[in-house]
Amino acid sequence: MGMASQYEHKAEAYIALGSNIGDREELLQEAINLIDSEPDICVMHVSGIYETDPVGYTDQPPFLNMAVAVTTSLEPMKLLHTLLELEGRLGRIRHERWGPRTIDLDLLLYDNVRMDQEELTLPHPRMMERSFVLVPLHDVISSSHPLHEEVATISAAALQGGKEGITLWKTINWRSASEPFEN
Ligand code: GSY
Repeated sequence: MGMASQYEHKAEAYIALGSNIGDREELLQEAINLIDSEPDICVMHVSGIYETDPVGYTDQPPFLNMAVAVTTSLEPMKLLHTLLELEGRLGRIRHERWGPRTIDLDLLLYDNVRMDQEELTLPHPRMMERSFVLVPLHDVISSSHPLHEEVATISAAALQGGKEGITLWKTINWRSASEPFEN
């Protein structure tokens, strides 16, 4: 680590993950590993993995959805571009040629940043209507950053939207390298 980066400001960001094609669980795990392998992104907390009924276009297989909390020295737009690049890499692992997307990585929140650009709107403009985002997000945001401006709103929305069509699939362990070990 360079001397400059050691003292760089680290932002906290939340990312939603979803998969409904291929080995969904393996793809989520691989996505988290790839995100954490990025030199400027550190995965701090992971939510449970939820199996969720498809919303919107409903004639498609059920999703596995989850959320992760990361710290990053990347600016929001650079973080978005990194996530899009990782989506591409994961798509290609399972599909030699062009094919349906195997994984969705959505940037939900970045500190308390509010922005509205063509490429990126923060907070994510549709997250408050999506229980498949709010329920896992609530898992990670309440433990990782209880004072985040959006926490109370998300908790309320997650409870109000209900958990219909959303089942806890499994919990996975994640120990961030930058967190102390606990006994
Ligand atoms: O970006 C969202 C992709 N998506 C999902 C999803 O991730 N989960 C569920 N349950 N339904 C969805 N519909 C769409 S589009």
